[in-house]
Amino acid sequence: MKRITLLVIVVFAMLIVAACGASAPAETEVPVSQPVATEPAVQPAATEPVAATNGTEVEVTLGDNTIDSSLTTFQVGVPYTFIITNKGNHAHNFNITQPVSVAGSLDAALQNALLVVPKNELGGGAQVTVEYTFPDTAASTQLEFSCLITRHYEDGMKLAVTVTK
Ligand SMILES: [Cu+2]
Repeated sequence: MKRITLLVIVVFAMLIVAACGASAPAETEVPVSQPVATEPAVQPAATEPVAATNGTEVEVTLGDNTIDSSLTTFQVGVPYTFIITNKGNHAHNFNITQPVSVAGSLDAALQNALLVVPKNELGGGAQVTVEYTFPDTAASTQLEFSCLITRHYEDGMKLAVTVTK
């Protein structure tokens, strides 16, 4: 039995070597032509625990033109996972900034924002998950969640939040 098997392999190997002009790893080329169901074993596992929901979950809901949050009081140094859902039909952005009345203008507020999720990521029906931890300086700052698009903000897309140490 062994001899026959060996013989078959040797003959096979010789055929292949002859066929492709004497390249050494002839044996490894044989199984390649018949990949027998090895694929499913490679795929599963390793994808589930990677989800980055380490922080306290905060559900932020955007509408046309509203903003709501499951939490409005936060603590410095604590990681939060913001799950921002746009239930409206229009694109919105989500920002954590000083109020526009304090910053001076929509642009000024945006420039000094602690966190910005641009509107190209928050089209109608979109959901974005962001990890964010408030720095020490946030505790002494007046802050709000907002959409800083003209009219949206004035229509009410702002929500005062409190950050404590
Ligand atoms: Cu908006």
